[in-house]
Amino acid sequence: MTGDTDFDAVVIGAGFAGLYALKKLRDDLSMTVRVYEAGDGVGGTWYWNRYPGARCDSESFYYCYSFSPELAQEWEWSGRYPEQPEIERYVNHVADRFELRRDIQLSTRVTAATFDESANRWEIRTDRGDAVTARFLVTAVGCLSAPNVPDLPGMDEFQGEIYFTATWPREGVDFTGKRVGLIGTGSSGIQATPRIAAEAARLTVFQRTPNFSIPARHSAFLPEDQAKIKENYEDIFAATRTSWAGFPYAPIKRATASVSADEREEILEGLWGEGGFKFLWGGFHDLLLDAEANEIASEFIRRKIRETVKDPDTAELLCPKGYPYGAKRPPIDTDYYETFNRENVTLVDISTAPIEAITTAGLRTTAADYEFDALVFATGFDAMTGTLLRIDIRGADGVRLADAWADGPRTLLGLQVAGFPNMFTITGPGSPSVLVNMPVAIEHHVEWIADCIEYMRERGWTRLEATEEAQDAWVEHVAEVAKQSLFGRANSWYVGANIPGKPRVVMPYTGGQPMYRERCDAVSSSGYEGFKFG
Ligand code: N01
Repeated sequence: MTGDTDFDAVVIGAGFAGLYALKKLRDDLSMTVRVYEAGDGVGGTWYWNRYPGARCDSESFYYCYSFSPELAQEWEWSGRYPEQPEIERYVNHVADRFELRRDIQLSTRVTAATFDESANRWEIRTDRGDAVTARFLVTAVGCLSAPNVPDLPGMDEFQGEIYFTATWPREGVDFTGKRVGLIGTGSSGIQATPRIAAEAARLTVFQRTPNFSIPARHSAFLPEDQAKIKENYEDIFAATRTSWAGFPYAPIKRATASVSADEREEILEGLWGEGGFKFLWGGFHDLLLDAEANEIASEFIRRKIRETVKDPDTAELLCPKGYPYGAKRPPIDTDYYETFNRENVTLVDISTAPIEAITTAGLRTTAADYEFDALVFATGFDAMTGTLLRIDIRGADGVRLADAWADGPRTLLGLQVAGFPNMFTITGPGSPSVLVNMPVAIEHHVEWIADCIEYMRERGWTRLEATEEAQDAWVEHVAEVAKQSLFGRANSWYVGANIPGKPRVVMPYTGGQPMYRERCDAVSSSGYEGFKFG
């Protein structure tokens, strides 16, 4: 690491996005790049979220980089859904293989970034006292990295241990013999529940909203599975780039209503049997467009829950009602519903009796007091905007990003913000981002950004900025497309509903990857219509 203070680009974050941005800009564009990473290791999400049961819920062979055929051939995935340590090893391998570490400063959080109009450069400050400048600021902060810590009275008074799934201790936690209270039943809580239940003396799960979870059906790869994947990587990766959500399978083109009840049942059973996201993205194409079609799939899942969970009251509590399947990001699980058949596991409904306070001995709901040795918060994130807004980002004329986004995020293509020249937001709000298999969305953005920078450099330009008009049109388009789907119909983090006071806006672009990529291509091939250069 050099003591340089002026870079062509500063990248915030060394997860999947930051690592590829560094590689692309440094190695393909010969730029000087500094990456700042808050963690003391690379990996982003896969560095922080090391709670028991944390595993990828997209399959390994397409939840990975595709930019290097050599990397794809040499890395061996152990099975369908790798656990967190395996993915962390993969990202570390990538950092070593492409000699990325020398340009990454770990344990350093970017606290402020201000655009200097006179120089067309960003001034960046960190919590370690760094003050550097860069022509381009590339945010690779992740869509789910600002933990949501509920504002409950008494958090400091609890005498036991408190853990957050989003910042799990590196050394792990031993729950043996302990009474554990777990709050939150999103993907993290649903993955952690079976593992903690298997270890702890007692586990009490506090559920505010039940989720529709699909079995992962994890299995280890045999050598012949690996060989087949490696032979087919080119086709697999090509399919991920053209599909709606970045997965290598296509939805069923027929409308749900046009298929007989018997055939529908057979199809849904088949998808349930295969497990994973295919149920969502490889099922009927109108699942997230038509409420009645959605209800058929939703009821199918409820039936599975009722068949699995032996106690009928618990089963009913676990059955989601009142919102469409997929409108909240659906979890993928291993033995989640089965875990509620264990003697040592209890489900508590906090939708009717909310948590009032954390107490010295545990927690209190409006209905009862509970005692625990450990509390686990699986309460999610201030998604998509939270991490960026926790940095003091000021654009042209000193405008704060927090003010520009006071009524919800505004971007052009989720890549740029009007008034914030030379700043690129990898998988920013207004792009498909979290609705797409993340590495696929990330690679697309990094490559688009690199092309844009190259275009500027060829012309000797030092400043680019989204125009207000183009941004307004994109924000309107994003909102319009969202209205045509069911995504706005749940209180999900997609719309900011999990964070009190956050403006309710469908943040990801819900038009799907092909339509989005077409737009991005049209913009770049038209000489970046909607952007102004200087
Ligand atoms: O967070 P979540 P997560 N009092 O927001 C509840 C990705 N991910 O960390 O639904 C009581 O989904 C909240 O209740 P409600 C994935 O994209 C991927 O689990 O708001 N409860 C909910 O039940 C995922 O979607 C993997 O009513 C409170 C839970 O806490 C995203 O990360 C694994 C509360 C939070 O669920 C986030 O998942 C894990 C409060 N004050 C996560 N505040 C992979 O495997 C919140 N809750 C790739």
